[in-house]
Amino acid sequence: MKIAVIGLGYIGLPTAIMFAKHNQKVVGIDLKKDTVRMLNAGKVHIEEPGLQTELTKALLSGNFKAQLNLEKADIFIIAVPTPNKSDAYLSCDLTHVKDAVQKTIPYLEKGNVVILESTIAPRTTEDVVKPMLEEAGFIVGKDIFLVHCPERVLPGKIMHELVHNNRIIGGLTPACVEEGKKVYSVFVQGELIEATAGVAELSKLMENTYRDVNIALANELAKIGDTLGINALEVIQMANKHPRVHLHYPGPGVGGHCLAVDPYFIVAATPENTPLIQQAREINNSMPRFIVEKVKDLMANIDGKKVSIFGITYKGDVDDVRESPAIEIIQLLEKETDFEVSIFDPHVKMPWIEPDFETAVENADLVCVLTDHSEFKTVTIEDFVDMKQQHIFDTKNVIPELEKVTIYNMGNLYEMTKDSTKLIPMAE
Ligand code: SAJ
Repeated sequence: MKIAVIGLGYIGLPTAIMFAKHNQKVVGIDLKKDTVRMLNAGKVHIEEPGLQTELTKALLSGNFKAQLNLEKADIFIIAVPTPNKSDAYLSCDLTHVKDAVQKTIPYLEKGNVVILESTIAPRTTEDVVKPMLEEAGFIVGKDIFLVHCPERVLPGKIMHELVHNNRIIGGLTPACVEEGKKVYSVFVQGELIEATAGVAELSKLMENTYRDVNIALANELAKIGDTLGINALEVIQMANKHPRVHLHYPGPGVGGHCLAVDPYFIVAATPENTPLIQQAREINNSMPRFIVEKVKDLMANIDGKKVSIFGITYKGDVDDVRESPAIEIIQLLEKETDFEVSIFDPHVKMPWIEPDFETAVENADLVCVLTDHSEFKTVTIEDFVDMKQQHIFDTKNVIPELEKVTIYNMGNLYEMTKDSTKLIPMAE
């Protein structure tokens, strides 16, 4: 099988390399010259465990090459970004998908399979892509097999999950499903779940929406605990001992290119039916502001001047800052306060990021942890001796207990505000 993968990003590249690893001839297409050059020179442009090793092997085997332009293939896999538009409901921007389909059409021959891996708004495969292929003279389900196979891998574990997760194969016709299954059976060891394209599209979106709504509930609980003076993290631990309860965890907000994006695709498709999803988005979007207010409260109490931010990626052990709540928190702190703000993230290299732990914490009154990187889980008291005052606000609950360091987290937020009169005992 010859496979063309269009879009060599967080999903397209690992997918392309995985097919190459399993003895398929793969050509990876990307618009960015630098990306193509780097990949052909044997260097991955994203951080993902195991990917570098497999790229090297794929190049050596001759099964993979990257290039700017498409060529003929048996299978075309589209894995391009689908950002939000900036309209009222932040609907799904299909520009890149349509562009990729348009560029594919001149290379299509009867019997080819076109797979959309990009996350798309419900009904896109049937209402947008199918008509494009039909207009080019193909009968979908007979000449060309069109499938939506959403990716469901977790950044940081992509190489493992690509192989072991179940995979939804959403075809426009039963023949499309069959062809889709043949493609993924090359390496997928999980179940290949047969579905219609519409079910595949909406189930992918609902998986991330489910998580977003549950995180919103956890964030709401953190705010409830703050006002009532009850430890929300202990509540979660307790409640999760119930066999049918699985509360998620509060944090500085929800980032990444999935949970903070996908729910809007459903909202935009049917705003009147989605008050809960919309509210969840609002709650999660309110968290950076909430964290900044807490930092201001604490800094006022301790007469602090310098805050050190730990972690700016949207989650732990990745280098991805897309939609990261940390970015908004830093911007708010810089705009609204006079604090000196230093920033440290062992996974991100930027000129404004401190080179090491020691420089970042030097003279700081508060360390504010916004990402659960593994490096933060093993810190010791020695790491914080150069702080002016030893206070840590750990929004991800990763820092171990440290002698002589005061740690605040999403459980004991009420301790950050000195004004304890805020906690009014309930009347009888
Ligand atoms: N977060 C919390 N509290 C939690 C869990 C997560 O605040 O209890 C935050 C994280 O810090 C992060 C955000 O949510 O900012 C999203 O992180 P995540 O690990 O939940 O999700 P992603 O975006 O890295 O990956 C998700 C996954 N979806 C699900 O688990 C349902 C992944 O399987 C998908 O492939 C991916 O979205 C995607 O591409 O859709």
